[in-house]
Amino acid sequence: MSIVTDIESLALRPDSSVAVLTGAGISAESGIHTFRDAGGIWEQYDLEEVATEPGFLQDPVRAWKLYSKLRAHASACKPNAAHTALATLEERLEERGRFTLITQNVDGLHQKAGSRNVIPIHGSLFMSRCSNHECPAAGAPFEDETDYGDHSPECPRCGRPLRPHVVWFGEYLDPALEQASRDAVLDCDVFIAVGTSGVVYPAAGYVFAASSVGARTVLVNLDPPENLSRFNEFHPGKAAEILPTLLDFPG
Ligand code: BV8
Repeated sequence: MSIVTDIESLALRPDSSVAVLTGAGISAESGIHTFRDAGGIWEQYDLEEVATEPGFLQDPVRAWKLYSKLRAHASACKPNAAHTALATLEERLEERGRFTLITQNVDGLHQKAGSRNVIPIHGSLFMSRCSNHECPAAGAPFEDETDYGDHSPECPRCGRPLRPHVVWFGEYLDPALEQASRDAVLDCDVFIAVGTSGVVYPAAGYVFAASSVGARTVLVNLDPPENLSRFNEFHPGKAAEILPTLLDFPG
């Protein structure tokens, strides 16, 4: 693994097949908290209480206080140069290349930046669904931008609590999204991870899959993550400062 401190283009070809994985770090420069950095969300909240189904069901208002706050804050945030650089790369690869953006983020900033082939593997802050697995509305997530403040909304069909349509710890990812992510990673010749601590699976394992098919594995991250050794090259620093040059096409 090489540490690359000069910011220069990866010299991607127009027919490259690129799979990108992003985490909370790519949204940091848009003003969105990360999870595990100093002052991060998991320093302020007990993950078991607000990001697991049992924790939610024990006290839905407690979890909704966090998710309503995250929803309201994220809706006012704007994409930064890193999000935009990925949307531009996708356009440039459109003719002859392939591009897939797998994101762990639920803030919607990639979509706001114009990225189209986005796989939101951990769901979306701006969707809700019924928490009752027996209720038909549990399988019908809907757009929801409401800030519920200090209360927990109820399902109009069964009266049980609505929940954010995000993937909590101990919950399976949507099988179709997981499969699409794996397909993209196993089909790429360049895998780029941006702004993720490499702690949460299955996303943290995608670099192994990319390496297994001989892809060039590139990491752009402020700090060295847990799975650093799995990457061919590590570009330390801020995504918004590095990506625009890194993803630029030469000539
Ligand atoms: C699953 C909710 C199968 C949505 C999140 C025991 C029991 C049950 C499960 C497990 C278990 N042991 C392990 C597991 C699997 C578990 C897991 O991986 N746990 C970890 C903690 C060990 N995974 C799961 O449960 C997943 N499901 O495996 O299903 C299963 C089912 C049952 C039983 C077993 C297996 C579900 C995972 C999804 C969890 N949901 N959040 C939300 O509110 O967002 S996870 C949370 O972490 C977010 O989704 C977030 O996206 C994700 C990853 O975090 P990062 O994005 O990497 O953010 P982080 O703050 O950590 O790092 C930021 C990085 O950016 C840093 O490195 C920093 O240096 C860098 N950075 C900062 N600023 C910048 C920057 N980089 C560049 N530029 C900058 N400016």
